[in-house]
Amino acid sequence: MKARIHAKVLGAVAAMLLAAGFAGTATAQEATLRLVSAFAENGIYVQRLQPWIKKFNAEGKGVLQINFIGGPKAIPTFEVGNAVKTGVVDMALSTGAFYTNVMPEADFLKLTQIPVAEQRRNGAFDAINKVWNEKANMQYLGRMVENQPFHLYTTKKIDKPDLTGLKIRITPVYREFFQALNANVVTTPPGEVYTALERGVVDGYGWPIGGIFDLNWQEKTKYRVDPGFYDAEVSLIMHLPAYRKLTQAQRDYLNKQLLALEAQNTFWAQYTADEIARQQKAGIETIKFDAATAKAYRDKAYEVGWANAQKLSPEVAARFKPLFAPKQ
Ligand code: 173
Repeated sequence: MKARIHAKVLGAVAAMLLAAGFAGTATAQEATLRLVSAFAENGIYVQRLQPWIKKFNAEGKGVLQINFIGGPKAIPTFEVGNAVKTGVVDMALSTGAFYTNVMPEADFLKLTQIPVAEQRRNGAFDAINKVWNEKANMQYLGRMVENQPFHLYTTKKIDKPDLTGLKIRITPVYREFFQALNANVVTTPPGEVYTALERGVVDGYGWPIGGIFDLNWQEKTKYRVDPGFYDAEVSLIMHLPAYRKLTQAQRDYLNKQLLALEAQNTFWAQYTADEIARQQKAGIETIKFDAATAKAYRDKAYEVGWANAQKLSPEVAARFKPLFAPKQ
């Protein structure tokens, strides 16, 4: 009798241990996410991502790790979106303009006029994720660049917002706007801008206010046209099935680190000021329009940007537009 009870208890304990063991592996098992960047490794975005990854891995031992594979040499800039969509990699640092080959809506994020923290509060972030989930097999994780308006940089002087006769390097970000200003446009990844300028293939290019020194474009740049327009969106995206496979603890950890990354976006305001000073010091002249022309130029960028969004994806554009604008 005593022996039988003993055996029963032992059996129960063994079963409990076994169950705990399984649960233990499920929660304690560390997963590693492979991450690539569509932007150059020596550029400001990856420079800022690296310490974040380091901290992520230090604090995420036993939970979640990130393995940084590399930049455009690992996967070409315009292929990164498809790599995330199909699961060739788990995660990427990219901008939507680089994966319009996955879905045209990717490029709409340049049109946000509110901080990402506000996008998380007002439903924009969820609306973005619905589209990213359904159309791109991606989870939109977080935005690490804000307050970086795009500018036109040229090698030739212009005195009004008319780019007739100029050939300008673009990505989808700038296409409709620069075409509306009569430019001839040529699409290249950032990695080909220097050579295009050097060979005189282009007379200028679009880029945010910061970062032109990263690939030495200041050597070939004479003018920056003000004002800026839109807001450079650089974000982390993830293969949706990989995201869904994470345990709750892993997801919570990832989210905590993403919010910490976004909290550092205050950096960009100072960076803008520093980069403007640095451009001036490098001899890059600013082309400024009178107040009315400057306003019309910037307004036109948004007008053309939203008109194109409505043309490409009317239903999504209509959903995004009120969520991307500041509260009236
Ligand atoms: O000009 C570009 O390559 C581009 O589209 C972009 C987008 C976000 C940040 C920097 C550049």
